Amino acid sequence: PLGLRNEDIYSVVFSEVRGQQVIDLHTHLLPPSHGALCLWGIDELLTYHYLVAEYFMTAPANISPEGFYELPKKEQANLIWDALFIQRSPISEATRGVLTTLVALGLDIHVKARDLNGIRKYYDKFREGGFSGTSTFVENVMAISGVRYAIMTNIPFDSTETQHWRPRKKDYPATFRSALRVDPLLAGDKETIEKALRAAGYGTSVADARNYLNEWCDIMQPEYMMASTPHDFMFLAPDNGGGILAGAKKRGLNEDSMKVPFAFADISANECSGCEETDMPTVLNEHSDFLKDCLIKVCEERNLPIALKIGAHRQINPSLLAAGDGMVAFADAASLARLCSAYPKVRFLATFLSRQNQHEACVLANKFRNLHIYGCWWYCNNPSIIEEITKMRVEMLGSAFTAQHSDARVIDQLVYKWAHSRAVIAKVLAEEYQKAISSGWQFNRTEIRRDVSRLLGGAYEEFMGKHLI
Ligand code: REL
Ligand code: ZN
Repeated sequence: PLGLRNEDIYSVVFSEVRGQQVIDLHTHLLPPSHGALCLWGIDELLTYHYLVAEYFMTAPANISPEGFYELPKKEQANLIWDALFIQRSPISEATRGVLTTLVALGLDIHVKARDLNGIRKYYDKFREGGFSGTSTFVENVMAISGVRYAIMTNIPFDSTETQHWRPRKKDYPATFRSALRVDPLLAGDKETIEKALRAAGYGTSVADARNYLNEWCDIMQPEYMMASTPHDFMFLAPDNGGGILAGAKKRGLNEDSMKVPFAFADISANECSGCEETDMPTVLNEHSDFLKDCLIKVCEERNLPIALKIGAHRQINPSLLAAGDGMVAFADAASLARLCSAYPKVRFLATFLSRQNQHEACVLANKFRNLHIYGCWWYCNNPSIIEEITKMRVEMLGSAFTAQHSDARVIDQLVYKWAHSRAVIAKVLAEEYQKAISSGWQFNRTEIRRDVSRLLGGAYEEFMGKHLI
């Protein structure tokens, strides 16, 4: 028969998903040439901010976050290993991820023996090799996790990073690609923007900001521009002032002044009980220039997409540093709709942090050809939630989305983030194929391979190749 039998679907889909190389479309990984900014190894794995947050839920009262962060990395890692792997069982997603990674690297004997020193010795061998040891390790991980290329997050506003681009761009392997991060432009963070402009010898006008951005595009050659928007980010259509309402609850707003073509989400749902921000947002026209006359202009001229990560509330518990970021905000998805319709020639990639925004995100992707939905971000990157989101996306979007990105900060994490996601994506896909078979369709392996390839990077590349006139 032309098609696969219903009972063969599972094994075929699982083997196709396992064998398919992925494009990791958002990570925080940096290449070996970025020296200490290229994070890898057991101590980095154990001190991942997800694990630091998990550790502090039950850490002894005499260990303060400040005291913890003052310790050398190795000692921080020892504390976390003891608390989350020895005193408790590693059954959370972040702890289980460490196990999956170590076992895939061939360290199963040490994992079974709970032998942290044995694990460290394995890594020491690569460390002793210096730059080439690191490069070999990175290549191994890319191969084991089946990553064709990983897109970095490159921040021109951060001087620890810019030294690796200027005066001379450091070489990096083709398995890394660049994305230019521009959070301050969408947050109306004038202070940071002006500081960066002055430091680079520019003036502080919007035209200067545009030149600055163009210069960084020339240097980094990014795949796209990107930003994680403030938790209360709102955007008004240009004929209604075109303002960004980022961070604006502090500043007060009269709702009548915001006549917009799409309804507002109930922003009171976003209010943080610990914050004093109770008023409605303000239109920040002055700051919106950085969006409209700087970011959007550059993206239009260079045909560069903008990737948005929407809904993270930063610094909920500032003492935990990055581990204190990320309360999940139910975001104003209508702002994304307004961006897509105000700038139809600009392509937007988007992912939402809140589980509550996922359904709206699918509907929007179905309405705007300049929108591409990708990945299950951070608190949504757990098997149960990946399963529900992926199923909904397949039902609503077919194969026109990107199923996952890793958001890895430590090279080794590529191994578990992709292994865990592949297992869930395969299960969802197999079930959906079986439903289509029951409805009378027949599939062959080549077609399944084509679909899997779209979900794991092909749909992204198709979207990137799209020219909207
Ligand atoms: O890119 C972002 O804004 C976020 O992904 C990060 O801020 C976050 O810390 C990340 O590690 C979550 O996975
Ligand atoms: Zn990220």
